[in-house]
Amino acid sequence: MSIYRDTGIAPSEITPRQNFERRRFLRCAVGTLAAGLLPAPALASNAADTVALSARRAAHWSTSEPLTPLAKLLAYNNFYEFGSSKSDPALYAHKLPIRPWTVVVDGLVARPRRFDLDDLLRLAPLEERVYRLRCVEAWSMVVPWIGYPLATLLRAVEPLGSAKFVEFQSFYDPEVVTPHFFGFLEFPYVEGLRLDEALHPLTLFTLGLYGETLPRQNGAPVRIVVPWKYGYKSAKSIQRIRLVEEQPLTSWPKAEHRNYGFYANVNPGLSHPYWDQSRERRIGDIFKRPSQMFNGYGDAVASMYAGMDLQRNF
Ligand SMILES: Nc1nc2c(c(=O)[nH]1)N[C@H]1C(S)=C(S)[C@@H](COP(=O)(O)O)O[C@H]1N2
Ligand SMILES: [Mo]
Repeated sequence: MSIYRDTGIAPSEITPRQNFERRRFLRCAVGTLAAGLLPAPALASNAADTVALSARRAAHWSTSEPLTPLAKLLAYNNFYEFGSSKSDPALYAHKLPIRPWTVVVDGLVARPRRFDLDDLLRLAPLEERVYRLRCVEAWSMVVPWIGYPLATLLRAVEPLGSAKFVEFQSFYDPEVVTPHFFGFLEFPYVEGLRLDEALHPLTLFTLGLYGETLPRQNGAPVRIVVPWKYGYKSAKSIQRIRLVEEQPLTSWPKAEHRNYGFYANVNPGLSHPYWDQSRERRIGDIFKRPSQMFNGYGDAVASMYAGMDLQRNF
């Protein structure tokens, strides 16, 4: 049974149920073999909750590097609302109520609007984009995300001239996000981008990965992915997007402003007290590889930071 059953996703976007079930069976079988014939708990949050989404690959915006296997993306996550160890989100994100879901887009805009999931799925053609994403904790992955530019959503509400930043607020319900998991981060999780960063064509409003709607542990039903920045900028399970004049006080700098900046552009030249930023390990690899400035997206994004001191604005 699909929780997306009556969302009105166009039939052309849905793989026939049989094919989908077969793929799921194969994937589970492969996952089980890979785990040494033990059931893979990582699949629990995802089970029977996703629906196939078809999307044309946007070759221009995609890397051809090998993909991180889906089983790994489901089992190794940062989603602090559901725990602080990498295996917690797969075990606990099933508590996230993803239907019905609305995203309010308001603030300094001419046409504030509340979108439901159907509106969001229909707003623009879905694209598949294979992006590298690098976590500040020195691991990285390569994921076939599905979505469309965030710019499309923002233009639909007509930002006013006074809007300079975009603030993202993630899902928050104190009954679900339990104090046990709070640690030093405050919830709701808040992220933000400068308006030009939010409008950059690489910034993806993301509804799926690997040909399906987003698994809960990866931020269902909607998140953003900002591939030239450390993973914490890519907020999950977004419920509100607000256009504002002042730079928002976002969750990580609020918790530890010395170690986590607002910009969070991947920068191998800067040191971090906990993790070496000069190298990273692709999930599943044994050896580390050198990290790249702007995570390798410098040609597309460096001009947005021309003249800025990136040592100070980290
Ligand atoms: N709401 C919310 N979004 C979040 C986080 C979080 O804890 N809460 N963690 C961030 C961090 S630190 C990373 S590295 C990525 C991880 O995304 P993934 O689990 O899909 O790989 O999600 C980001 N988005
Ligand atoms: Mo991260």
